[in-house]
Amino acid sequence: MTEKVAALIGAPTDVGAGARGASMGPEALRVAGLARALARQGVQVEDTGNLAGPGNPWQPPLDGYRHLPEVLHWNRTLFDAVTAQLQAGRMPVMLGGDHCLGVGSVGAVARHCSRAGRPLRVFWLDAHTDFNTAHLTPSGNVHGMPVACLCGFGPDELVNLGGAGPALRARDLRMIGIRSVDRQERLFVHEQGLDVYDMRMIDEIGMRAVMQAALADLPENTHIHVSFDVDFLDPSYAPGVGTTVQGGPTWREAQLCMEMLADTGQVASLDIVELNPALDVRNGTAEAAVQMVESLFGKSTLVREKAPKT
Ligand code: NNH
Ligand code: MN
Ligand code: MN
Ligand code: MN
Repeated sequence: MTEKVAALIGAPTDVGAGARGASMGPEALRVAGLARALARQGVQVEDTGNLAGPGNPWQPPLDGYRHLPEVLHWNRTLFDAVTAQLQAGRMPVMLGGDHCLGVGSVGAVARHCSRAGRPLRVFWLDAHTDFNTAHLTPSGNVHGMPVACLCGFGPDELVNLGGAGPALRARDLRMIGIRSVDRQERLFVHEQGLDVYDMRMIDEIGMRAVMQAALADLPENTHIHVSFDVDFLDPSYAPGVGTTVQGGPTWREAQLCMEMLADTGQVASLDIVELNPALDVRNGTAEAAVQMVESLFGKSTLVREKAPKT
Protein backbone atom coordinates (compact mmCIF):
# COMPACT_ATOMS: atom_id res chain seq x y z
CA MET A 1 0.00 0.00 0.00
CA THR A 2 1.30 3.39 -0.88
CA GLU A 3 -0.90 5.22 1.62
CA LYS A 4 -0.82 3.93 5.17
CA VAL A 5 -4.03 5.42 6.51
CA ALA A 6 -7.21 4.06 4.97
CA ALA A 7 -10.33 6.21 5.16
CA LEU A 8 -13.53 4.18 5.04
CA ILE A 9 -16.31 6.10 3.28
CA GLY A 10 -19.78 4.54 3.48
CA ALA A 11 -22.12 5.32 0.57
CA PRO A 12 -25.37 3.59 1.53
CA THR A 13 -27.46 3.70 -1.61
CA ASP A 14 -29.11 1.39 -4.12
CA VAL A 15 -30.52 4.02 -6.51
CA GLY A 16 -28.45 2.65 -9.41
CA ALA A 17 -29.42 -1.00 -8.96
CA GLY A 18 -32.29 -3.19 -10.11
CA ALA A 19 -32.79 -4.76 -6.67
CA ARG A 20 -33.11 -3.03 -3.32
CA GLY A 21 -30.63 -3.74 -0.52
CA ALA A 22 -27.11 -2.64 -1.54
CA SER A 23 -27.75 0.39 0.66
CA MET A 24 -27.10 -1.92 3.62
CA GLY A 25 -23.66 -2.84 2.28
CA PRO A 26 -21.49 -0.47 4.32
CA GLU A 27 -22.80 -1.68 7.68
CA ALA A 28 -22.57 -5.35 6.63
CA LEU A 29 -18.90 -4.85 5.69
CA ARG A 30 -18.23 -3.24 9.07
CA VAL A 31 -20.01 -6.07 10.88
CA ALA A 32 -17.92 -8.58 8.88
CA GLY A 33 -14.78 -6.99 10.35
CA LEU A 34 -13.36 -4.92 7.50
CA ALA A 35 -11.53 -2.48 9.78
CA ARG A 36 -9.98 -5.29 11.85
CA ALA A 37 -8.83 -7.06 8.68
CA LEU A 38 -7.06 -3.92 7.44
CA ALA A 39 -5.52 -3.34 10.87
CA ARG A 40 -4.12 -6.91 10.81
CA GLN A 41 -2.28 -5.90 7.65
CA GLY A 42 -0.70 -2.91 9.34
CA VAL A 43 -3.05 -0.30 7.92
CA GLN A 44 -4.34 2.46 10.13
CA VAL A 45 -8.08 2.78 9.63
CA GLU A 46 -10.23 5.82 9.99
CA ASP A 47 -13.93 5.16 9.53
CA THR A 48 -15.46 8.43 8.34
CA GLY A 49 -18.98 7.01 8.66
CA ASN A 50 -21.67 7.11 6.01
CA LEU A 51 -22.44 9.85 3.51
CA ALA A 52 -26.01 11.11 3.38
CA GLY A 53 -28.16 11.39 0.28
CA PRO A 54 -31.60 10.88 -1.23
CA GLY A 55 -33.63 7.74 -0.70
CA ASN A 56 -34.67 5.34 -3.42
CA PRO A 57 -37.84 6.58 -5.17
CA TRP A 58 -38.19 3.20 -6.98
CA GLN A 59 -39.38 4.64 -10.28
CA PRO A 60 -39.16 3.27 -13.84
CA PRO A 61 -36.47 4.66 -16.20
CA LEU A 62 -36.89 8.14 -17.65
CA ASP A 63 -35.14 8.82 -20.98
CA GLY A 64 -33.05 5.70 -20.50
CA TYR A 65 -31.98 6.31 -16.90
CA ARG A 66 -33.46 5.20 -13.62
CA HIS A 67 -33.19 7.71 -10.77
CA LEU A 68 -30.70 9.96 -12.56
CA PRO A 69 -31.15 12.97 -10.18
CA GLU A 70 -30.54 10.73 -7.17
CA VAL A 71 -27.58 9.01 -8.84
CA LEU A 72 -26.08 12.44 -9.55
CA HIS A 73 -26.60 13.61 -5.98
CA TRP A 74 -24.86 10.59 -4.48
CA ASN A 75 -21.98 10.80 -6.93
CA ARG A 76 -21.35 14.49 -6.36
CA THR A 77 -21.24 13.92 -2.60
CA LEU A 78 -18.95 10.91 -3.02
CA PHE A 79 -16.67 12.72 -5.46
CA ASP A 80 -16.06 15.44 -2.87
CA ALA A 81 -15.51 12.98 -0.03
CA VAL A 82 -12.99 10.91 -2.01
CA THR A 83 -11.19 14.03 -3.23
CA ALA A 84 -10.88 15.32 0.34
CA GLN A 85 -9.31 12.04 1.53
CA LEU A 86 -6.86 11.94 -1.38
CA GLN A 87 -5.83 15.51 -0.68
CA ALA A 88 -5.27 14.60 2.97
CA GLY A 89 -2.93 11.82 1.81
CA ARG A 90 -5.22 9.01 2.88
CA MET A 91 -6.28 5.97 0.94
CA PRO A 92 -10.01 6.13 0.18
CA VAL A 93 -11.89 2.86 0.69
CA MET A 94 -15.44 3.35 -0.50
CA LEU A 95 -18.07 1.03 0.92
CA GLY A 96 -21.07 0.81 -1.43
CA GLY A 97 -23.71 0.92 -2.29
CA ASP A 98 -24.28 -0.04 -5.88
CA HIS A 99 -21.74 0.38 -8.68
CA CYS A 100 -23.21 3.65 -10.04
CA LEU A 101 -20.94 5.10 -7.31
CA GLY A 102 -17.93 4.18 -9.44
CA VAL A 103 -18.48 7.40 -11.37
CA GLY A 104 -17.82 9.57 -8.32
CA SER A 105 -15.18 7.39 -6.73
CA VAL A 106 -13.05 6.56 -9.77
CA GLY A 107 -13.75 10.04 -11.15
CA ALA A 108 -12.25 11.67 -8.07
CA VAL A 109 -9.20 9.40 -8.19
CA ALA A 110 -8.69 10.05 -11.91
CA ARG A 111 -8.94 13.84 -11.61
CA HIS A 112 -6.58 13.73 -8.59
CA CYS A 113 -3.99 11.68 -10.51
CA SER A 114 -4.24 13.87 -13.56
CA ARG A 115 -3.64 17.01 -11.46
CA ALA A 116 -0.64 15.32 -9.84
CA GLY A 117 0.67 14.01 -13.17
CA ARG A 118 0.57 10.51 -11.74
CA PRO A 119 -0.19 7.50 -13.97
CA LEU A 120 -3.41 5.65 -13.11
CA ARG A 121 -4.52 2.10 -13.72
CA VAL A 122 -8.04 1.03 -12.79
CA PHE A 123 -8.81 -2.63 -12.15
CA TRP A 124 -12.51 -3.31 -12.67
CA LEU A 125 -13.20 -6.65 -10.95
CA ASP A 126 -16.72 -7.56 -12.01
CA ALA A 127 -18.95 -10.12 -13.72
CA HIS A 128 -20.13 -7.21 -15.91
CA THR A 129 -18.41 -4.58 -18.05
CA ASP A 130 -20.73 -1.75 -16.87
CA PHE A 131 -20.35 -0.09 -20.27
CA ASN A 132 -23.99 0.61 -21.12
CA THR A 133 -25.41 3.93 -22.23
CA ALA A 134 -29.00 5.18 -22.19
CA HIS A 135 -29.37 3.84 -25.73
CA LEU A 136 -27.79 0.44 -25.09
CA THR A 137 -29.07 -0.44 -21.62
CA PRO A 138 -31.68 -3.17 -21.26
CA SER A 139 -32.62 -1.96 -17.76
CA GLY A 140 -31.96 1.77 -17.35
CA ASN A 141 -30.03 0.94 -14.17
CA VAL A 142 -27.05 3.26 -13.87
CA HIS A 143 -24.95 0.62 -12.06
CA GLY A 144 -24.58 -0.91 -15.55
CA MET A 145 -23.14 2.37 -16.94
CA PRO A 146 -20.29 3.76 -14.74
CA VAL A 147 -17.42 2.74 -17.02
CA ALA A 148 -19.11 4.31 -20.04
CA CYS A 149 -19.70 7.53 -18.04
CA LEU A 150 -16.06 7.64 -16.89
CA CYS A 151 -14.90 7.22 -20.50
CA GLY A 152 -17.12 10.05 -21.76
CA PHE A 153 -20.31 8.28 -22.78
CA GLY A 154 -23.22 9.31 -20.60
CA PRO A 155 -25.16 12.30 -19.33
CA ASP A 156 -23.08 15.52 -19.23
CA GLU A 157 -23.49 15.91 -15.47
CA LEU A 158 -21.91 12.50 -14.83
CA VAL A 159 -19.29 12.65 -17.59
CA ASN A 160 -18.05 16.08 -16.47
CA LEU A 161 -18.25 15.41 -12.73
CA GLY A 162 -15.42 17.38 -11.12
CA GLY A 163 -13.77 18.39 -14.40
CA ALA A 164 -14.39 18.99 -18.07
CA GLY A 165 -14.26 15.97 -20.36
CA PRO A 166 -13.88 12.25 -19.66
CA ALA A 167 -12.12 11.32 -16.41
CA LEU A 168 -10.66 8.10 -17.77
CA ARG A 169 -9.11 6.71 -20.96
CA ALA A 170 -10.06 3.19 -21.98
CA ARG A 171 -6.37 2.24 -22.04
CA ASP A 172 -6.03 2.89 -18.31
CA LEU A 173 -8.62 0.21 -17.54
CA ARG A 174 -8.27 -3.53 -17.01
CA MET A 175 -11.41 -5.66 -16.53
CA ILE A 176 -11.15 -9.03 -14.81
CA GLY A 177 -13.71 -11.81 -14.34
CA ILE A 178 -16.20 -10.66 -16.98
CA ARG A 179 -18.95 -13.12 -17.92
CA SER A 180 -22.07 -11.04 -18.61
CA VAL A 181 -22.17 -8.36 -21.28
CA ASP A 182 -25.47 -7.19 -22.77
CA ARG A 183 -26.15 -7.68 -26.47
CA GLN A 184 -25.59 -4.10 -27.61
CA GLU A 185 -23.04 -3.31 -24.90
CA ARG A 186 -20.88 -6.08 -26.37
CA LEU A 187 -20.38 -4.24 -29.66
CA PHE A 188 -19.57 -0.99 -27.87
CA VAL A 189 -16.99 -2.69 -25.63
CA HIS A 190 -15.34 -4.06 -28.78
CA GLU A 191 -15.52 -0.75 -30.64
CA GLN A 192 -13.91 1.18 -27.77
CA GLY A 193 -11.17 -1.43 -27.35
CA LEU A 194 -11.61 -2.10 -23.63
CA ASP A 195 -8.98 -4.42 -22.15
CA VAL A 196 -11.23 -7.24 -20.96
CA TYR A 197 -9.99 -10.45 -19.33
CA ASP A 198 -13.12 -12.56 -19.37
CA MET A 199 -13.78 -15.90 -17.67
CA ARG A 200 -12.91 -17.78 -20.83
CA MET A 201 -9.43 -16.28 -20.79
CA ILE A 202 -9.07 -17.14 -17.11
CA ASP A 203 -10.10 -20.74 -18.02
CA GLU A 204 -7.67 -20.92 -20.89
CA ILE A 205 -4.50 -19.32 -19.53
CA GLY A 206 -5.19 -19.14 -15.78
CA MET A 207 -5.53 -16.25 -13.36
CA ARG A 208 -1.76 -15.90 -12.95
CA ALA A 209 -1.12 -15.24 -16.64
CA VAL A 210 -4.17 -12.98 -16.82
CA MET A 211 -2.91 -10.83 -13.97
CA GLN A 212 0.61 -10.75 -15.38
CA ALA A 213 -0.83 -9.44 -18.64
CA ALA A 214 -3.09 -6.93 -16.91
CA LEU A 215 -0.19 -5.68 -14.78
CA ALA A 216 2.35 -5.62 -17.62
CA ASP A 217 4.17 -2.33 -18.31
CA LEU A 218 2.96 -0.75 -15.10
CA PRO A 219 4.77 2.59 -14.94
CA GLU A 220 6.61 3.36 -11.72
CA ASN A 221 4.59 5.46 -9.28
CA THR A 222 1.28 4.30 -10.82
CA HIS A 223 -1.79 4.79 -8.67
CA ILE A 224 -3.76 1.54 -8.83
CA HIS A 225 -7.46 1.85 -8.14
CA VAL A 226 -9.43 -1.34 -7.57
CA SER A 227 -13.16 -1.21 -8.19
CA PHE A 228 -14.33 -4.47 -6.62
CA ASP A 229 -17.88 -5.40 -7.57
CA VAL A 230 -18.67 -8.29 -5.24
CA ASP A 231 -20.52 -10.07 -8.09
CA PHE A 232 -17.00 -10.66 -9.50
CA LEU A 233 -16.91 -13.59 -7.05
CA ASP A 234 -18.64 -16.87 -7.88
CA PRO A 235 -22.18 -17.06 -6.44
CA SER A 236 -21.40 -20.48 -4.90
CA TYR A 237 -19.50 -18.70 -2.12
CA ALA A 238 -20.80 -15.12 -2.62
CA PRO A 239 -24.55 -15.18 -3.24
CA GLY A 240 -25.32 -11.83 -1.58
CA VAL A 241 -25.43 -9.58 -4.65
CA GLY A 242 -28.30 -8.36 -6.83
CA THR A 243 -27.04 -9.79 -10.11
CA THR A 244 -25.34 -13.14 -9.60
CA VAL A 245 -23.72 -14.72 -12.65
CA GLN A 246 -22.61 -18.36 -12.60
CA GLY A 247 -19.09 -19.30 -13.60
CA GLY A 248 -17.01 -16.78 -11.70
CA PRO A 249 -13.48 -17.22 -10.37
CA THR A 250 -12.97 -19.92 -7.77
CA TRP A 251 -12.11 -18.83 -4.25
CA ARG A 252 -8.41 -19.33 -4.94
CA GLU A 253 -8.51 -17.64 -8.35
CA ALA A 254 -10.10 -14.58 -6.77
CA GLN A 255 -7.56 -14.64 -3.93
CA LEU A 256 -4.67 -14.88 -6.40
CA CYS A 257 -6.01 -11.88 -8.28
CA MET A 258 -6.00 -9.88 -5.02
CA GLU A 259 -2.58 -11.20 -3.97
CA MET A 260 -0.97 -10.25 -7.26
CA LEU A 261 -2.45 -6.76 -7.00
CA ALA A 262 -1.08 -6.52 -3.45
CA ASP A 263 2.38 -7.59 -4.65
CA THR A 264 2.63 -4.42 -6.76
CA GLY A 265 2.60 -2.32 -3.59
CA GLN A 266 0.78 0.31 -5.62
CA VAL A 267 -2.88 -0.16 -4.72
CA ALA A 268 -3.90 3.31 -3.53
CA SER A 269 -7.72 3.35 -3.54
CA LEU A 270 -10.57 0.88 -3.47
CA ASP A 271 -14.32 0.50 -3.99
CA ILE A 272 -16.27 -2.42 -2.52
CA VAL A 273 -19.68 -2.36 -4.19
CA GLU A 274 -22.87 -4.29 -4.94
CA LEU A 275 -22.88 -6.28 -1.71
CA ASN A 276 -26.58 -6.84 -0.96
CA PRO A 277 -27.19 -8.04 2.62
CA ALA A 278 -30.91 -8.57 1.86
CA LEU A 279 -29.88 -11.42 -0.45
CA ASP A 280 -27.02 -12.76 1.69
CA VAL A 281 -26.87 -15.78 4.00
CA ARG A 282 -25.63 -15.03 7.52
CA ASN A 283 -23.44 -12.18 6.18
CA GLY A 284 -21.25 -14.77 4.45
CA THR A 285 -20.77 -12.72 1.28
CA ALA A 286 -19.64 -9.72 3.32
CA GLU A 287 -17.17 -11.99 5.11
CA ALA A 288 -15.91 -13.36 1.78
CA ALA A 289 -15.45 -9.82 0.48
CA VAL A 290 -13.52 -8.86 3.62
CA GLN A 291 -11.22 -11.86 3.19
CA MET A 292 -10.56 -10.84 -0.41
CA VAL A 293 -9.81 -7.28 0.66
CA GLU A 294 -7.43 -8.51 3.36
CA SER A 295 -5.46 -10.29 0.63
CA LEU A 296 -5.54 -7.12 -1.45
CA PHE A 297 -3.88 -5.38 1.50
CA GLY A 298 -1.11 -7.96 1.68
CA LYS A 299 -2.30 -10.98 3.64
CA SER A 300 -0.07 -13.89 2.75
CA THR A 301 0.14 -17.46 4.08
CA LEU A 302 3.92 -17.56 4.07
CA VAL A 303 6.54 -14.90 4.48
CA ARG A 304 7.42 -13.91 0.91
CA GLU A 305 10.43 -11.75 0.21
CA LYS A 306 9.24 -10.86 -3.25
CA ALA A 307 6.73 -12.13 -5.75
CA PRO A 308 8.33 -14.89 -7.82
CA LYS A 309 9.01 -13.75 -11.40
CA THR A 310 7.51 -15.72 -14.29
N1 NNH B 1 -25.61 -5.19 -17.55
C1 NNH B 1 -26.80 -5.13 -16.74
C2 NNH B 1 -27.48 -3.77 -16.85
O1 NNH B 1 -26.89 -2.86 -17.37
C3 NNH B 1 -26.50 -5.49 -15.30
C4 NNH B 1 -25.48 -4.64 -14.62
N2 NNH B 1 -25.38 -5.07 -13.23
C5 NNH B 1 -24.27 -5.03 -12.49
N3 NNH B 1 -23.13 -4.53 -13.02
N4 NNH B 1 -24.26 -5.48 -11.36
O2 NNH B 1 -21.94 -4.72 -12.41
O3 NNH B 1 -28.59 -3.62 -16.40
MN1 MN C 1 -1.88 10.81 -3.41
MN1 MN D 1 -20.36 -3.50 -11.56
MN1 MN E 1 -21.43 -6.63 -11.64
